[in-house]
Amino acid sequence: MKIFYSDAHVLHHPKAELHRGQMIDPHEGPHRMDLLLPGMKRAGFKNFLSPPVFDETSLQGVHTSDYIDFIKTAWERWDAAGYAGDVLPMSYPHSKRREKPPTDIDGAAGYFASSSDTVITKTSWEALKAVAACSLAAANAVSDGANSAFALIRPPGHHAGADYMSGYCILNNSAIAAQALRKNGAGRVAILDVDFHHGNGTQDIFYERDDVLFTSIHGHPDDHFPYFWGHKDETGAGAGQGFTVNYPLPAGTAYAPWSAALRNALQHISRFKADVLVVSLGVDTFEHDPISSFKLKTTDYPLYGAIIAQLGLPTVFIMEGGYGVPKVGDNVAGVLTGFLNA
Ligand code: SP5
Ligand code: ZN
Repeated sequence: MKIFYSDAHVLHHPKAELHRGQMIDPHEGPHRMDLLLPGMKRAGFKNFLSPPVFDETSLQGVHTSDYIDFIKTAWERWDAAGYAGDVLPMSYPHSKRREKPPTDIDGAAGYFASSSDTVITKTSWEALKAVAACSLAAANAVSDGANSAFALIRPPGHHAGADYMSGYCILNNSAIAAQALRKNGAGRVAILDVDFHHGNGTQDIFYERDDVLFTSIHGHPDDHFPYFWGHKDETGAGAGQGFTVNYPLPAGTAYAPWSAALRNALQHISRFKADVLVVSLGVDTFEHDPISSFKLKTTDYPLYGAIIAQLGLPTVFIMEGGYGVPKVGDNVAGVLTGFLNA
């Protein structure tokens, strides 16, 4: 399996996160790679390939140009306005979002965001380009005939929509990979999002499309972030009606009911006759994840990697969430090993 990785992820280094009423050290930061890399190495993975320079045209069809311009310039505008720290908006548009963002950077930042756990730092754009380049390289490797590839990256991407950042995510890496696969010639791309949280950004980006099937297994929005997406009745719109499938599950869900949802999602993917699969690989389903509430055990990850392999599809794995504990790396490696050994 080709694995793409770039050290430049360290250039996105949030200082704090608003969590349960307090500013705390962020759950998502460069330290997560110190959880991921050792686990990958323990499992015997060792060739981590650097991606080619990022091709920005791969953002077309995924993010709007206004949003990209905002990300590129946000920190300088924030700094020029005399604000401190990272770009962290104070005010959000709710139902009053207009066609253009406010001119003030604080207003613009809220316009392009949907939650306060996500910030832009001075060097975030440099990191985001390298991270998206890993996703793109993984997709291109599979288009070129590899059976599977993995983007070993952070920050994650699946909460970022076409024109908003959210949930530690700024560029949507899984959507970038799916769009690249389409552009490279795949007729139908399926996305399987196994991160604990609903992949609202990916869902939104493809909501009205019938060429990309989005499936997600996640903590119920009644009690889990992103709160306003991920219900069963969100099934797509327009041409995309029926091409979004959600499995919201209750807190405390263990492997048996979780894997039943997985098998159901895989049936949808088979019936869709996908040419290729993108897995949004979050391992915050782990029993000891600090911000989640599912009960998967380390021994469950290879099991579901093997089940995914039964689809027999070329597969691009994109790293998403998974926090706090060293087992994060073993769990990711477990999914990949289970897939490869199936
Ligand atoms: C990619 C990814 O996993 N993003 C997750 C973003 C979550 N940010 C908000 C975290 C809120 C945690 N709340 C914990 C209490 C649950 N009842
Ligand atoms: Zn997550």
